[in-house]
Amino acid sequence: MTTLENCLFCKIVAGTIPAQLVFQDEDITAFYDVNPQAPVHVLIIANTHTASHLETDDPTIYAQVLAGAKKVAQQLTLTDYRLVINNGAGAGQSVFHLHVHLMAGRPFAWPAG
Ligand code: DGP
Repeated sequence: MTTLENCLFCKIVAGTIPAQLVFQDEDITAFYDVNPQAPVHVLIIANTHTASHLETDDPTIYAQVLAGAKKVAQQLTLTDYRLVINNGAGAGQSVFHLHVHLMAGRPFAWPAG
């Protein structure tokens, strides 16, 4: 597992910064977002550090976070939810450890705006 000492989400994986976990296994960690944008807002990350969607070439990471999002939905018995990946500061990425947002519990407009 690759970790970065100054990465907030690597610290959550390591347990040195507290988070409300939904689940964790050897590959991924899922935890509630501290600034929720929906009644249910969970972040799913690979335990291995990778900065962003664009900077990742490992298809295993993609599979892990998307399968992890499905696991969260099933664990929380959600059937309607939105998955979001922000890539780059201009698109709203503020933490540079690739993560999938899973949001649910309210209507979502499309186009998102
Ligand atoms: P993004 O903007 O796409 O990089 O999403 C980062 C999310 O991370 C944002 O919605 C807020 C959340 N976040 C930031 N710091 C913490 C933290 O210390 N704990 C938790 N649980 N979430 C955090």
